[in-house]
Amino acid sequence: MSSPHFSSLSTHTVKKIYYLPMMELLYRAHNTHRKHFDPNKIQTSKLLSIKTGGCPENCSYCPQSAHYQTGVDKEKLMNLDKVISAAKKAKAEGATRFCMGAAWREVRDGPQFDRVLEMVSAVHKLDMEVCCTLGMLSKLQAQKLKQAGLYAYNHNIDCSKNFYPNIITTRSYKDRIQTIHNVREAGITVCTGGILGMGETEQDRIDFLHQLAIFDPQPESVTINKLIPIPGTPLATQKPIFTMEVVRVIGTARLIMPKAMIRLSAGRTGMTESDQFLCFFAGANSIFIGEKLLTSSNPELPHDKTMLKDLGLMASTKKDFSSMKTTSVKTIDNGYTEPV
Ligand code: SAM
Ligand code: DTB
Ligand code: SF4
Repeated sequence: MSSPHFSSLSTHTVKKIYYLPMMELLYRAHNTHRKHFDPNKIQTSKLLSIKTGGCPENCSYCPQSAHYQTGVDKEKLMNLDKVISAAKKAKAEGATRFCMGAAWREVRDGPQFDRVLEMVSAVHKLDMEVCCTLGMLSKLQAQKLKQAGLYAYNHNIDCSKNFYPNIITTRSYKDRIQTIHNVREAGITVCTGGILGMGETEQDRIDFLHQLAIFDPQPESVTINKLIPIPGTPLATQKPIFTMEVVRVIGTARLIMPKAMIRLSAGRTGMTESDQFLCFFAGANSIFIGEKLLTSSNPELPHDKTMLKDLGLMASTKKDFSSMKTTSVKTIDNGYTEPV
């Protein structure tokens, strides 16, 4: 089994992995997963919308876009105290990562960004992994966030480059990738991914996975969202996809990005315990906990606790990650050069 450098990964190879018979894909993905992670541990993270609604972007899936009437009330940037209380509560509930989201197109320098820097620094002091998702970011802004203690930045490519213009027209795919580079250069870990079920083809999913895998170094964290169809948005009536489609994407992601945390993010409401089990078996190892994501609903905490208990899964502690933090992925060791 050879271990080619990941940047040599071709879309053709991703396609071969993606279309493996499901038994084979899951067997290989789970084996790879076990090589890099404790399969019985799941990171529980918490989201908080620190600035809600009224976003100038036209992302077709988003309840917070000002272009659509979705019933989400616009709220100003939250106070620091409220954020600290929410982070403390999340920590008490077992979350080891706290992600603050703002419905901004991009970060603007000024008092609001200064307040975000204070939030980052305060959550960092609580000894949690601090993550932000604030829209586009310059190199200098990324450096300031890093200095404040930011651990990760979430900025999704959302889908394949080809499919992207069907979903968003107010900013380009290139813009998204540039921000991801700025984050990486500042020494912040990268969290990026996308949404399944927006009407994309399977080739789009393959191209999306390929784009994620050829980032050099690869993202430390990959978010896989299942579309939550929001009334009022252009994707409101999109037909839901099957869980096995999500599982196929996760299994492929695990094989081509063996060391990345794979976050099963939006869309768990409505997934059964068995559905989610298959996602975890294929390589997903993080969920967002609490009844709310940013603005949409998520399974209730007691429900998730029961699920984790039923599956014998433990919420990972901060200590579990200390050995993984500095790992940058240089090779793909899943044997994808085997005849398939
Ligand atoms: N404004 C920032 C940005 O776009 O990067 C941060 C917030 S945005 C809500 C974060 C991500 O949430 C999006 O990139 C998208 O992938 C995901 N998301 C938003 N609405 C969703 C929906 N209805 N269903 C699934 N995922 C969604
Ligand atoms: C991501 O990929 N999914 C999370 C996180 N990154 C910020 C957000 C999901 C948002 C779902 C819609 C909402 O709650 O508004
Ligand atoms: Fe929603 Fe972020 Fe798009 Fe704004 S930029 S519409 S908050 S996904």
